[in-house]
Formats: sequence, C-alpha cells, structure tokens
Amino acid sequence: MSEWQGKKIVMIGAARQGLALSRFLADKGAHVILNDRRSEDALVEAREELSDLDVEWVTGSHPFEILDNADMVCLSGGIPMDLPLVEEAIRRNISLSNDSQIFLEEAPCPVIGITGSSGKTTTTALVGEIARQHFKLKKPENKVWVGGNIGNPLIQDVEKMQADDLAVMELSSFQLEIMTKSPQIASILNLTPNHLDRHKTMAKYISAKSNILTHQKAEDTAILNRDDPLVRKLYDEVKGRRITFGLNPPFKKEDATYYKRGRLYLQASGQVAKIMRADLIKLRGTHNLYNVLAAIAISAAATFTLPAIYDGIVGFEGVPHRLEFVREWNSAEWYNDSIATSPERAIAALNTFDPPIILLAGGRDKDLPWQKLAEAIHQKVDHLILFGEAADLIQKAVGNPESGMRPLTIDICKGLYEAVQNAADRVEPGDVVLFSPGGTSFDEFQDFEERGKRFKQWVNKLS
Ligand code: UMA
Repeated sequence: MSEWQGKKIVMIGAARQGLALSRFLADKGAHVILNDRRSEDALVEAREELSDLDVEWVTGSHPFEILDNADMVCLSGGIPMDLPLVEEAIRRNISLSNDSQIFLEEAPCPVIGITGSSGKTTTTALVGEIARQHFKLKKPENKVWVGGNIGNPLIQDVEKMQADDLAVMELSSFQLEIMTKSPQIASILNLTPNHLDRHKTMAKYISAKSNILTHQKAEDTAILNRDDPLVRKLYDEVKGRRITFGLNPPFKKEDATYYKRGRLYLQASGQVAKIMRADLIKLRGTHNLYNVLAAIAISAAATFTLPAIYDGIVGFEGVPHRLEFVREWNSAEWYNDSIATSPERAIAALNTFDPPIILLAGGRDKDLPWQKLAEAIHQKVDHLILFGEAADLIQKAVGNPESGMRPLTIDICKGLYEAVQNAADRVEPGDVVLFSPGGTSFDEFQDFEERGKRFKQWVNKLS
C-alpha cells in the first residue's frame, strides 16, 4: 500500500506544480483538496485536466477549514509563506511540502539539482543536453529527464523513471525554502538580490537557496561559483565533494573548472583536461561562460565523458526567451529576453551587446533596486522604452535625458505592444533592439513565456 493512501493533502495553487502533484498524490490514493484563489470559471481548463481523478476543488479563496484533519499542505512556487492559510497551517503544525521535495523523495534515479539567481534555466538545459550526449553512447536504453522550475514539474514523470536514468532539475528559492532533502549533485550558480518582495531579506533568500546543500550526504557533490563572494560563504555547508567553477584561477589542487587564454579547462583529482575553445560556445556573454563552466563541473561530478561534454556544449543554442534572436528588421537585430525578470538579469543582457542599443524595459517591480540597471543604461542604451507598472520607477532611477548623454531618449508606453511599435519607430540600421524587461510579466501577462511569445509575434509582424 502506498504511504499516501488515505492521507488528506491540501494542495495550494492549481497551475503546473499543483496539477502535477495532485495527479501524483491522487493516483497514490491520497484525498487531495486542490485550493486556488481563482474562481471556478477561471479554472475550467485545470479542472478538465484532472477530470479523471477524484480531487476535491476549493476555489475562489483560501478558507482555513480545509486544513481540518490535513496530514500535509503542499505549496506551489507562487504561494508565499505569509499567505494566511500557510501561516495557519504552520500554527497547526501541519507539515509543508511541494512537488520538488516529493519528487526527490520518490525519484528512483540520481538527481542533479541546479539553482542560482540567474542562469539556472540555461545551465539546466545545457547539462540536460550534455547528459543526453553521454547517455546516447554509454546508456542508450536509459533516459535523461530535464524539468523543475524550468517549466515541467518532474513529479509528473517520476513513475516512468528507471533506476539508471538521470534527472536534471532546476530549483527555485520558492521551492527550496521549505525543502528538507537535497539532490546528490547540487549546484549554486550565483547569488544576487532576487525575489526580495517574497523573501524580504537577502539573508532569508540565501538561506532558502542554501537548502540545496544543507541535506546532502558525505557521498554527494556540490558545485559552487568560486568568484561569487556570497556563494563562497556557503563552502562550510558542503558535506561531501566540492567542485568549484569560475573565471579566476582555482587553488592548485582544488577540483575546478576554469578559463585561461580563450580555453576552458577541468582540473579534477590532480589532472587537468582541456575541454574546448571558448569561441565554440554559441551562447553570448560572460554570464554564459559561467553557465558553461558550471555545466562542465556538474558533468565532471556526474562522470560524463569529455566528448559528451564537448558535443553537448558545441551543439547547444540556448533556451527560448533567453537572449533569443527573433529576427533582423530594418537592418537591426531584435532579441527576446523575456526571462529577465530582475534588474540584474537585464544588466547581464545589456553586457552582452555593444551600443547602439534600444532597450525595452518594464513590467512589474519585485521591490528590487533599479539603480545599477540605470547606470548600465547610461553607459549603453541610446533609446530607452519603458512599459508597464515599473515604468515610472525605472524612469526615476535613470533620470531625464541630458544632451549628449545616454540615454538620448526615454519613451513611456502603456504596454508591451505599444513599446514594440515605439521601438519600430526609433530603430535605425545597425541597432540592437533588446527586450530585457527587468520586471516580472504579471502586470500584463500570465508569465514570462506568454510575454516572450507575444513580443516575438509582434516583432515578426513588423513590415
Ligand atoms: N495562487 C493562489 N493564491 C496565491 C497565489 C497564487 O491560489 O496567493 C494560485 C494562482 O491562482 C495560480 C497558481 O497559484 O493558479 C500559480 O502557482 P505558480 O505561480 O506556482 O504556477 P505554476 O504554473 O505551478 O508555476 C510554478 C513555478 N512558478 C513559480 O515559482 C512562481 C514556475 O516557475 C515553474 O516553471 C513551474 O511551477 C513548473 O515547475 C516560474 C517562475 O517564475 C517560471 N519561477 C521563479 C523564477 O524562475 O524566478 C521562481
């Protein structure tokens, strides 16, 4: 009999994670109460998706009564810990969990977990690609599963997984916040202020992220960014093997990946292997060099072959909505970086291009400082086009245009569609038009993916 049989589980949030976990738990015989603040009408599709299951729906609010006799409360990533229902569950000592925690408990195969303030989706996808290259030759009968915060909860596939498969999972701070299990191979790519509207302080954000290491065992491996001072502070949390990555040279004997005179190297167990020339990497920018160095270190921990690492990286063209080339229009290159939901990410995007740049920025503010992005804008952006809720905040941080200084112009638009039309009016041959908002999409769209798709649609329609 499954350990879930007859258990009463309250699942909060009926989107990707909530639907996937509810299906898993209901299939195992649990009594699932699926609760969402959205109205019944707004959840028609979601209800259809689970119509074959005996799930109890509670919609439109988060009433405390659903906690009566509950054995566990599971949270979707979008559910904040200070939601009164969650606070009440904690007050009643009901244990909290989520799809990632339950996936780690149930996974029959090894799991690589990747987190960080930025680059986690690219690195997760890249490691998945390298792993597939490795499996193609070494274990053709087994499968690599890539998922998590990247978009598809892995719990939906756990029943199909075999002991010799491999799961590569992107983990967010929202998921890690309550987790009490860590993956066998765990990486923290970097730590910069992010999601402070939700975590409130940087210390709490770092504490959530560090859970990816906290529950590792002596036989596990941690892959950490040695150039990031906040990540370095977590070295003491490492229970097993440590492999570092970074652009700065590593200590002599340390297991590490590094960059030297245009080439990437892996140093492990006292031996140095040349992996590849950096100019073979298709991804742009220093931040992507870090992602690749991290992926090589993770691959070393997972004992992927060197040819698999090389082929995986050389063939990797990036992930949609991350510095994604859309088209050339009016002799200018247009890029979609809708994933940039923090000012830090927009700065990283700006750093990958040379002026003249037209930047489309805005969306919803996450209580993050805009000052550093404003400085980057002064250095690189000729025309700044702002849209959405954060437009005024960004404008305030940047100030008014001054003659002969960047940005030459600032336009404020109501929404993204207007911003694209505005960019089409401003653009000149040789420009880079970069849509890297710095804010989240929730003021106008369902998520960053919908926002990116609409951006591409509107850009592709320009004539
Ligand atoms: N809801 C409530 N009450 C609330 C808030 C939300 O009922 O107070 C409901 C909403 O009505 C909605 C559901 O909760 O129905 C939304 O839950 P969700 O936002 O967790 O949506 P999912 O589709 O389950 O998406 C989650 C991740 N979302 C978040 O962590 C916010 C997705 O990451 C992830 O791809 C997906 O699961 C699959 O694992 C997105 C994200 O923005 C991309 N992540 C952040 C990031 O990358 O920075 C952490």
